[in-house]
Amino acid sequence: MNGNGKINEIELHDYIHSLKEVDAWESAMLLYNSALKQMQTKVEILSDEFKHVQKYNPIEYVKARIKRPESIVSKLKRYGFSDSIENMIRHVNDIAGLRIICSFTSDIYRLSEMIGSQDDITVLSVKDYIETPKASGYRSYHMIVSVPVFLSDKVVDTKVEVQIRTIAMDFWASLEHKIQYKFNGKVPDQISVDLWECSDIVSMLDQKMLSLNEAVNRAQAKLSEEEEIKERQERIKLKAELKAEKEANKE
Ligand code: 0O2
Repeated sequence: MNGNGKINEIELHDYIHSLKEVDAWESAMLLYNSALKQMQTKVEILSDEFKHVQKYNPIEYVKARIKRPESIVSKLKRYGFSDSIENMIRHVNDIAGLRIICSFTSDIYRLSEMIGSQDDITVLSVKDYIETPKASGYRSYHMIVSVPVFLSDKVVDTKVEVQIRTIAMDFWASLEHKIQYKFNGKVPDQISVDLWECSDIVSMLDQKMLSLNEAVNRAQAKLSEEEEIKERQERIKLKAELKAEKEANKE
């Protein structure tokens, strides 16, 4: 706390800088874990609300992970930085990662807006690999956000990477990831070409499923409108019959 009794709001690298090296790793991991839990809870709340209020849940499932130390080190190496904790905090944005799998592409944009518009979340960057897929054919929507983690005497803004994609995009990405691993990153040309084709098929499938879902919604709306008209007509008919019966009884 500062002299005014107000809690300091600081960024993770400033906080870690003030710690001894031995404490720094564990403190950083505690913060990333806390930030990840918060984001997970936020998405769970959105999912529960969707189920409860809208009777439709765009979130199929959510996966959360903390990046393994060896992956952090290899990313730093790839970026040309030495493997210090400071470099990790500054340059590796996906140490805490949340992956949200949605039903349809339109759900991805709706969800990203809902997440981005929450008051305590700051969107630091967005990469729309749906609009512009990666050279590999990878499609997904990425957001780097920061959330405040409340410690006993300070608030530390901590980064989380949120990946949002459809089931089909996730299927492609997990297969491609396995292929990359099998060939140690040197995938034969023909397999890369085939993966590109599959990525296009995934995009077409997502578009087709979205149109199908829209057609189902329209048909359902039409059906319930027709049922409502039919019910109204039956009520009018019954009322008229009752009136006629009443008048006949009078005579
Ligand atoms: P892991 O094991 O998932 O943690 P840069 O590429 O330098 O712009 P960065 O951080 O790689 O920066 O960001 P980007 O492009 O947003 O990618 C981050 C993550 O997205 C990756 O994390 C993967 O999870 C996923 N990703 C990106 N490109 C591909 C791809 O071509 N195929 C698959 N299957 N996944 C991809 P990591 O650290 O690579 O791996």
